[in-house]
Amino acid sequence: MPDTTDPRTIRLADYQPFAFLLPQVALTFRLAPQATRVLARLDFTPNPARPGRHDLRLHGEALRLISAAVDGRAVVPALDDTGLTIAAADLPEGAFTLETEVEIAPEANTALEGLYMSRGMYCTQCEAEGFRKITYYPDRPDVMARFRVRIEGDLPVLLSNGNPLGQGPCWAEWDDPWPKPAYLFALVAGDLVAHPDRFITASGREVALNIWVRPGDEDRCAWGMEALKKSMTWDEEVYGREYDLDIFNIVAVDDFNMGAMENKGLNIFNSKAVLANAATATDDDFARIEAIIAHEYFHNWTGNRITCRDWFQLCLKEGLTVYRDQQFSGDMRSHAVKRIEDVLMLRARQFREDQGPLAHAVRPDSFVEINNFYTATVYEKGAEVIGMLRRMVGDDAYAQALDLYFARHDGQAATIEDWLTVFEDTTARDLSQFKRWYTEAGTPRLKVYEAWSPGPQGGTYTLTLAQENPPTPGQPEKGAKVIPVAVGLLNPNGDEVVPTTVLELTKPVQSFAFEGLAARPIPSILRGFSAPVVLEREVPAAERAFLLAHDTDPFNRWEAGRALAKDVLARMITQGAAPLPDFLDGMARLAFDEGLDPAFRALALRLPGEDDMAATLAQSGHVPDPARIRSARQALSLALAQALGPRLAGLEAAMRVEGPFSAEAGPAGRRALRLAALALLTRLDGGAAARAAYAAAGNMTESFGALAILLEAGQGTAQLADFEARWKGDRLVMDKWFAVQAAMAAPESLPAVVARLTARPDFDMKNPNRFRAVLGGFTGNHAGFHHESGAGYALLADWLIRLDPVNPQTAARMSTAFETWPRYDADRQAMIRAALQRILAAPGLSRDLSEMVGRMLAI
Ligand code: B3K
Ligand code: ZN
Repeated sequence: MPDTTDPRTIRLADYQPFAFLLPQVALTFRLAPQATRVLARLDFTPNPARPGRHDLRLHGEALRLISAAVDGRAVVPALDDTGLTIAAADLPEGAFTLETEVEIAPEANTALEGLYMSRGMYCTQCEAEGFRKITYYPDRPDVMARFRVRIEGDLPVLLSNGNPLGQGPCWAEWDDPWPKPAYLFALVAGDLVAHPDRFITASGREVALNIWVRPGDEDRCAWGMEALKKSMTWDEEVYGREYDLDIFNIVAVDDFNMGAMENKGLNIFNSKAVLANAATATDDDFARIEAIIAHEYFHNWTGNRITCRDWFQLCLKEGLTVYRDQQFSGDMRSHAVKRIEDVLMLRARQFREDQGPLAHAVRPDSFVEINNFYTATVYEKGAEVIGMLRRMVGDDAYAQALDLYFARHDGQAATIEDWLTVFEDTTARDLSQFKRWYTEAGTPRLKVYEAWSPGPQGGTYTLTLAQENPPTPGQPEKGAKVIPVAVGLLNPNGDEVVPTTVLELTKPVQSFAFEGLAARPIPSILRGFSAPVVLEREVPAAERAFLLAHDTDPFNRWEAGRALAKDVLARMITQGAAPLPDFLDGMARLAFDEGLDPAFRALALRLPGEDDMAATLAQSGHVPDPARIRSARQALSLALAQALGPRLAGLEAAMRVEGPFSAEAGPAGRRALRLAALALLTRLDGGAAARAAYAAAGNMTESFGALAILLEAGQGTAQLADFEARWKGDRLVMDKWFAVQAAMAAPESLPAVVARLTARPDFDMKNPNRFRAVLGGFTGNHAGFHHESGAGYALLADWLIRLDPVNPQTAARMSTAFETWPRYDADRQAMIRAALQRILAAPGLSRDLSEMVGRMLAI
């Protein structure tokens, strides 16, 4: 919850429609690095939703106004730091046309918002409020206009949204027939080459597809193009949604604040999120690229055709589009593995956010800087909420509701109320209680009590579920939520006696009885992670081991192993206990179970991370000690390696993939299991197998995987040098090289490693990928960042203060490394608070970073 006393706070409750409609926009760009001219012609009509006469207020930032005219007559608008105003008295009563000319300097734009330059190429990023840095405009998502764009510039490729109208030497014109908000505007101009293809839609229309890259990157486009075509087919088959323009362009850009952007017909991608081939990208990169391409493509319907009324509704497009990309990845790969990966990420990022000072609702009701709300809560919890809705109404009703949503709201800027009404109209259910998932922050806790009463007709097993909704900043009290809890029951020999059933918890405490059971069952609760809650239930190790061996729900089978690992680790950390044989045996059985998907086995073998353990300990009332967490985790890895022992080398060899590289899920899963085995083996063989794997690696997954394993074991100096020599000219691959060193450095030497990396000539803080590689690797190194000296905290504060004037968005995002401060001991808390205070005192701090730091300090 943002600081509502900040005078810059924007509130949902204050929403009002814009006073004018804007059916048509014409823009002309005269490109020049230091002085681009933007000519805008805006055709306004009064908005019947706002009767009366109104001043015309347009957003505008860092623009130099050259001229303005209303219906051809020069006007002198009132200018201030955030826009311009033309008084109602100076405007005609009905429709009118405003023409403006402004000058901007894309080359000086290091914030990478608005129109900027990335290594000689012009590109834009307008979401959320970047368009106001391009021209004076009602820069809000509920103002939807048709755009016609002319670009003039001495560059071979000139792109904008929509369909091409014409082009000649040094100019091009584009027309987008679909009304859109300004945040979906895009322009690209540069020396680019296309990787072309085509797609025939279900109704037989041909669409030209292109991935535009810098010369030299042509051999990294094929995977992204395949992912695009798969996404287009999937959206037709699963959601009945066809593409709606003659052309779909994707452009790869090196300097970009996030993954990618869904601009209408012209998606702009961070090159890291689209470029891949076997030599340069890992399997994880391939999977991520497939998912991001799908995500941005799916936005064409969920985001572009139906957009958000205001930025508070961001989850309307983001939660739904994440949900859709997760479904897609599950269909392309494995639903079980995808669900586990999604939950790992949800817990690592969203639970962490929801349980700290930055907790906010999926639909927040106030903000200072909207860019600070592109969060795991809005995206990932937003997707979980849709998954719950679907679980509750069933697949058929979900499909009908989505059809109704598209039919009813196409071409509109909609709200969460509109979204829920569609489900209410489809199912006749009242979703007012369910809506709390959108309006209340925090992760519910679920306690489970069991009772068993034997009887002549079979026994009755009763599950009592109790929910607690902990307070979050600004929301001390909360009502009970609707929580769908998927449960299955197993009998003691491992057979399923009650298949998965969804219990709907709506009260603070509720009981559910299962009758006619021959024996007391073993429950498998929250199957498939049916709701984003923390399950609080003391489970004996033997029961967890039983579920690890027998649960028919793959997610809960993995979860049993995970919970067991956390129990074991927690006892090792807090009591100095030894690793449990039950855990080691269970893991050994799973690792070598050839009936199981290798990708699933690889995930099961991965021990909980250090930050995850810190969160787990804090939840159970312990103060986490980063150094102890680290050494316990190392000790458990070693014990696991010893338990798997002599069979590890065989597993490592059996999982090698021969033949031509394929990034599909099958071979990728084998490589993942091979690397998991290699990591354990490295604890036993002094690194011999990992060195051999590095030397023989035939792709980036293997070479980078082996390198990371060696570095984690405190070795790998020669391989690091070899890797650098081979890839020093390649920015994306070198990002991995930077990141892995910061991530794997020994805690005491981490500040020195970061100092060495950031002093290199190829470290450029203006490039977000490089900055995040080093600083993200560093803050992800739990024991290093939280070293008792406090050096990690001071170092991050230094870098955020330095980055903020250059790129406030990325600085604000990286500041979330501090959000877990309340978990730690008093000394660490004081050191982190001092670092945050120091940031807050920096002169000229951005709105972005000051809001984040203010919220972290507010509790
Ligand atoms: N909609 C963009 C994110 C924009 C972030 C602005 N700070 C990418 C996406 O979610 O698909
Ligand atoms: Zn998105």
